[in-house]
Amino acid sequence: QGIKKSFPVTGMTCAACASSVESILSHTEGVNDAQVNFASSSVLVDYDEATTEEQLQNALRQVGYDIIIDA
Ligand code: 9UX
Repeated sequence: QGIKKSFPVTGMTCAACASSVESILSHTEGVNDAQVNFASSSVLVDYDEATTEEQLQNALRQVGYDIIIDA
């Protein structure tokens, strides 16, 4: 089944950052697809139930980006 959810992204300052964020998330375990909308600074992620939002966040934090996880 999987989860499809959109997160606000911080740290993207140019369009190439969008490609980086997509690449990083796509290579994160359990992620099936990641599509960034640079204009709205958000990313739509399709990922397995076993993968946590924190895992997605940690992958991005390692390279200077972040996603906002609602509490
Ligand atoms: Mo653009 Mo993003 O030069 O890390 S790729 S700022």
